[in-house]
Amino acid sequence: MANSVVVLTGAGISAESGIKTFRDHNGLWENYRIEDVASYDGFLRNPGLVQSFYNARRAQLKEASIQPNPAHHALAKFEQEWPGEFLLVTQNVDNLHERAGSRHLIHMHGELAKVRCQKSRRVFETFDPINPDTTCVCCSQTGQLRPHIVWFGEMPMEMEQIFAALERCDLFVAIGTSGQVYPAAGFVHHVRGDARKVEINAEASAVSLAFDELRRGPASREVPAFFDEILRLRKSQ
Ligand code: BV8
Repeated sequence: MANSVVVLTGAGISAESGIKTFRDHNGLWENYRIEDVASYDGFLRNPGLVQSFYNARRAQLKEASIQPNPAHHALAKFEQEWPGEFLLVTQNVDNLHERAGSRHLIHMHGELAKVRCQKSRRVFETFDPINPDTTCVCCSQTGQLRPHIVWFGEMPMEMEQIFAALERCDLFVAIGTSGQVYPAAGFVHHVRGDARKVEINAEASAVSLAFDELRRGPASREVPAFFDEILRLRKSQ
């Protein structure tokens, strides 16, 4: 029976909350070239464009219509009721997991509601827009603040802690991710051979073949069903 559980989520878990995914039809990237908005070079080339891309997404988090969905709530409930180890790693930069109550959570690609001073590397929480002429509170300079986001070519966060948890876990579940972005897409290969690997997704991903079980359907239905099943099994033991 599983004791240590690691869950990886991607944009698909937030889709039913109204947040665009990256690669589905009318996804986020459709109007932009990835390298123009999700890379440090793109930021240096056109900081205003990149800031406005993230300002628009940060502002969306404040809309009343954007709420955690049953999949986010199911993961928070599972974390509270599971007697073993649990770690939630998300590629998402929205705040829906924490708003649903998840605590043991790593945002490996950063967070929309945080900005970072490039001079001091200090991180600040904000839902306000930042622009090239926004003055930084820590160094009182303009042009120093950037989104606290991991762009392509940058090292994702907390990788040591993530790999240690992957190597220890008995159950690895990937939810709502197309398996196209590394190192996240490769996590399934860091899980022990005898661990249970489950993919919950609306459709096949680029790494589905690496999983033992595929649960197809909307996260808001499949995630509560799966984790309630795991908790029921555990209680019946
Ligand atoms: C790194 C920023 C190394 C935040 C993101 C060449 C040069 C440089 C690097 C590379 C290279 N070639 C490859 C790489 C590695 C690169 C990479 O993987 N590129 C890909 C494109 C090939 N990776 C990196 O650069 C990473 N860093 O490798 O560093 C390094 C080593 C040493 C020193 C320094 C560096 C950094 C990657 C992070 C990039 N930042 N985002 C932001 O703007 O949001 S990635 C971006 O894509 C998001 O974070 C997003 O989470 C992520 C993955 O997308 P998904 O979450 O999977 O979303 P997607 O839309 O693709 O899929 C959604 C899925 O959900 C679909 O399958 C859909 O069917 C499903 N779905 C939809 N609705 C539902 C649903 N499922 C269930 N229910 C529903 N309702």
